[in-house]
Amino acid sequence: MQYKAVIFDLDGVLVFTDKYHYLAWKKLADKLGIEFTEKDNDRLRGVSREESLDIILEKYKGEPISPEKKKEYLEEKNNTYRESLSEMNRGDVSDQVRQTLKNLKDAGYRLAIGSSSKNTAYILERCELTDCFEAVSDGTMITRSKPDPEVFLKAAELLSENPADCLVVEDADAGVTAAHAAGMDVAAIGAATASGRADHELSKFEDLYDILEG
Ligand code: B16
Ligand code: MG
Repeated sequence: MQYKAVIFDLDGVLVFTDKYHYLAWKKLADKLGIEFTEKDNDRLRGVSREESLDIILEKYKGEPISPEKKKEYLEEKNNTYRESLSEMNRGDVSDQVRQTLKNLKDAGYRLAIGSSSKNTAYILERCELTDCFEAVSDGTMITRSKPDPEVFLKAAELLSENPADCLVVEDADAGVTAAHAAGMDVAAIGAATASGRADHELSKFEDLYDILEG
């Protein structure tokens, strides 16, 4: 086996919470009179909540915003986002994703999560995915978010595996950079395939099994 473990990004790979992030940021941006499109939202993939707000505020033309106010906006955005998450359930994970995770586990791969999100545990629980993973490395455990490698190195550490034996699955450019900086190969899906920087490209999630076992 070329790899012993697979570390999955969450948002944009296993579940499509990216659309809920977009709607929650859009609500805040509209309130502040800032233009915010789905293309702008792509820049926020894999990036922490705090850094995402700073990116959105690049287009803000009003009075300077105090750190306290920023904190308030972050809380407001997260509350809107959590309302959407509370509606999620088992059906938000495709059969293809669930079956592929099972096939990989049965084939002997160790599975982990490497997500920038501080809502990871809640999302996994809502979608009944918690038991699929041996280790969860997320936004609550790190001080630097993607493109820094910290979240993936933490996942490897939790599994007690060598970074070189781990494959990362990512939808974000920042995640591809982070995985390479951690000394890991990356399989890109969705937006992350565009740069051509990944070691493997998935046109659909189940291709992952063929890449690993084919
Ligand atoms: P939260 P991932 C990332 O998740 C999202 O892609 C990114 O848009 C978000 O800002 C970040 O989590 C933080 O999320 O506000 O829930 O802590 O792609 O790394 O799974
Ligand atoms: Mg992602």
